[in-house]
Amino acid sequence: MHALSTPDFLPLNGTDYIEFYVGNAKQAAHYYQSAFGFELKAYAGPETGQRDRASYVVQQGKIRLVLTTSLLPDSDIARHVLQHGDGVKALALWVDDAEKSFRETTARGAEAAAEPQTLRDEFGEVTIASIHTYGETIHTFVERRNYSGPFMPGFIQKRSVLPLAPIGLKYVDHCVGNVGWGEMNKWVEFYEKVMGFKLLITFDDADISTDYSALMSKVVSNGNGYIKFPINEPAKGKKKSQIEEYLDFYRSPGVQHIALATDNILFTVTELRKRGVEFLEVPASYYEDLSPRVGQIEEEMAAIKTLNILVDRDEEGYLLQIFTKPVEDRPTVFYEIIQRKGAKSFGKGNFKALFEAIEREQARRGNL
Ligand code: TYF
Ligand code: FE
Repeated sequence: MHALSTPDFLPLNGTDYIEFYVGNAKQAAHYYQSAFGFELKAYAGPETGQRDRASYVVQQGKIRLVLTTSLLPDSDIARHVLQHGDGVKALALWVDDAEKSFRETTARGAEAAAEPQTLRDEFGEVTIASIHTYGETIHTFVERRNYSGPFMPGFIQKRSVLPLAPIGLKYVDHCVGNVGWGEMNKWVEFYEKVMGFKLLITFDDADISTDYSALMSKVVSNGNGYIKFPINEPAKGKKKSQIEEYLDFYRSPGVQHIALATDNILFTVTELRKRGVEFLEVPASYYEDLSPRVGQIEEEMAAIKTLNILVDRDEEGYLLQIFTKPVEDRPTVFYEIIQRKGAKSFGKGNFKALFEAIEREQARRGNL
């Protein structure tokens, strides 16, 4: 950035947490511990004076998930789960000044979801404020003034009873939103104007050939690049768009996938497979065409192939990635596991193989 560029009105330190509204938070917390290697950290519920909900906080590296369920039949949480199934409610962003983040974004047109509020306990203070984004999803700004508690005021420490077994997951690389027909540019503009993000990459039908999944995608990023949000919209193609299938089942725009970075994808995926996590499979032919396309890589090609990991190269390096099947019964939210070896892109060279794999799953569900 050159000296004359305007200062960032919304400096972001990273992803603070991702909150899911789920049907059964106790069981979801068990799944993220036993299958994904997260560590249970904190809890809030009736035992802590919170009568209407229960929340479990699990963490691995810098990745923090909050799993929240309703204890009542008619709450916002219960209605969210009824409508969408288990899904992402909040993409929370770590800031130095939550009040200012709220003021700057609402002044630029963001719709307020929760006014700034400072929470206090014996461990310190946390200020939070929220704005709406696509669908029923919100962004919560989280300001931690050297807060030393397990998560946030209101939460108590709760430890894993399962044996601890982190599997190399380190940080949230990007979070992808699916929006409605023709709404991608509206949401890209929202992130540009309201949050000061920049358009990083555009994928159009030239990249995502109509023979495969019909969708368009643009990636926006904040100033320091710590936050990257690809936004997908469905497009008309020969087959039903995977984005349309998501919108039908989630019943609104929402978070489609969360990409978690690892520093050893061979280890991470081996462990995830052992624990029963299901991945999309590409055909053996994918690996026949791979070496000419990506050149030399440090990993054993045999191991890459056995684990069904995808590889792509850009001008700056290469990346390894793999996609889980949806992690709930509706074909909605899934995970990407990604290891970057210099590459800053999103695996465009894998789109054809990936989208064909997604379409095979759509067909098995009878939704193509
Ligand atoms: O985040 C991305 O852009 C890549 C590719 O439905 C991708 O992970 C894009 C759309 C999609 C699945 C993966
Ligand atoms: Fe991705």
